[in-house]
Amino acid sequence: MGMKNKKDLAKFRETVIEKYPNKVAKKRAKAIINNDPENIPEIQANIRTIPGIITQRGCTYAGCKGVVLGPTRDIVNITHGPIGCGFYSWLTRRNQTSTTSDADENFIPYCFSTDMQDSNIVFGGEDKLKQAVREAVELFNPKAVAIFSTCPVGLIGDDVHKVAEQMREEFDNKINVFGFSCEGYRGVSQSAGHHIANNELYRNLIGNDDTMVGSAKYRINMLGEYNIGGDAFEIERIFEKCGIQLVSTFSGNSTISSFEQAHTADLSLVMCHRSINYVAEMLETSFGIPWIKVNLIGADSTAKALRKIAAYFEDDELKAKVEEVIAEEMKDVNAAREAVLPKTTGKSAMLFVGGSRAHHYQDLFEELEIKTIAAGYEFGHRDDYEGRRVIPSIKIDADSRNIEEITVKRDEKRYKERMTKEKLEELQKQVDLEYNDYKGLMPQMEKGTLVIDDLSHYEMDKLIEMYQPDIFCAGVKEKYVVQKMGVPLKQLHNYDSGGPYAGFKGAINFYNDIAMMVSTSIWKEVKAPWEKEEMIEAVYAC
Ligand code: CFM
Repeated sequence: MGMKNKKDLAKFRETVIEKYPNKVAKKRAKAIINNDPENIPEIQANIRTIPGIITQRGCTYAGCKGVVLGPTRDIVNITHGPIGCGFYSWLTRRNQTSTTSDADENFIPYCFSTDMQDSNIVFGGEDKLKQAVREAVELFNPKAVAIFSTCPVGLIGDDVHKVAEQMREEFDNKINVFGFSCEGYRGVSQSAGHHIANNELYRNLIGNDDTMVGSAKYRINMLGEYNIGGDAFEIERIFEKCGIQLVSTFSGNSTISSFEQAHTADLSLVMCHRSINYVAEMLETSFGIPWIKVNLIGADSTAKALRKIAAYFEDDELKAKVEEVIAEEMKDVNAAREAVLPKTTGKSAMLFVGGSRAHHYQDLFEELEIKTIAAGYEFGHRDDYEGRRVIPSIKIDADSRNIEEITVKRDEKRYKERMTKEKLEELQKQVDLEYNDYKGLMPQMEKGTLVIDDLSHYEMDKLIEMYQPDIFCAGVKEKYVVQKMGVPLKQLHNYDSGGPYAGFKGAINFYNDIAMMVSTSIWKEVKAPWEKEEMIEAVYAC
């Protein structure tokens, strides 16, 4: 197999850049980095993809509607746009949900869209949108309706916020209707959609309901967890076992009331920082609820996260309970790990996905003694790569709109009395420092490994051709191409049909799935017809 030393990896950049036209080469050179964890290099990230390059990225609408709001079961999410946008974002992410009784609403299996036609583009689509909201309310009587804008909506100037306001009035404010200006083209990727979603969650839902549900002593929010393949179910199981109450999850297996009560928690955990850090900051700024960074992908990382929570609450009872749970869970985890290590040790992986998993999943691969030799995000920002706590991130992002107006809307009500700001800051600093956990993708990766932002299809081909990794992790757009090149591909967006991979039981699932994949040679055996038979090739005259 190809890649065995770091010198080899250093060749990648020049090999690829050399093939690009000058202007493109200059830009891509800044996004292909030979890593050095001791002296973190600067990487170009969160900029526009060069036209003509095949990117892995998605759009702003996808980040808003699909990612952040999608996993909540009792909001009717209406896509205002041509039917394709609604259809192709329908159930593809494998975000799961559970209802406790038949009376619980679950709209996730439905696809709501205004199905805009040519005439709506010419004469405006607001009336059709109002009609769609009325129809949804009549048929489903939901607590809330959310409207998502697709590209044409912004281009023709439909005002979804005005429509939302009018509809709220029409329903005597009994149904919360709100809109998102998340047109696909608004940002350079999904990332802008996350931000827009965060802002509107804050503006329309968080803090609406002061009810303190449950009586547990330790009350937390889990931010940036979307219940892909059932991850949230495993996380909920672990917290419950430890006696920690989840007030809200943004937004895996969530409900609208859990969002509205998020401000009644004492601590927020941030898993996918990229997609939800804005909510974390706003909860901290307005309600004094501090956030700490955790990773529940990987058994050791899960244990570490539990210890961080216990440290934050400064409670011996919780500390003891957490240790007990970790010891119990790790028995099975270690047995499963020992069993697969002979198959996995020494293998190599490449991870190109999203804005946090290319980093988080390295913990699981480390547990399998598989080395990540190249990795990168589709839409991460520099802080996700370089690893530092950005305070406050809401001021840094230019995509944000009306942030001032939002952050001053609520006050510190409950938390002012309970804890002083100084005490909160002190606690938070201690926990984050002690566990030194706010590290990005680059500090985690070894010297000389490759870090590439917004990997192009051409670059992916070259990576595989030059270094033949034992496993490649990306999404469905890459899957079949990579397999045809002889390398197994694990989808890290939707887990193919697998999962959960979070927490302790999830780690065991992952160990087994990956061990199976890296020990099969099936993809190397498969040959395309033109590789095994003589073919007649046409030559065209120019
Ligand atoms: Fe966060 Fe995600 Fe990700 Fe993401 Fe995504 Fe996703 Fe992802 Mo696909 S919120 S950044 S926009 S962890 S859908 S659940 S897998 S690209 S790495």
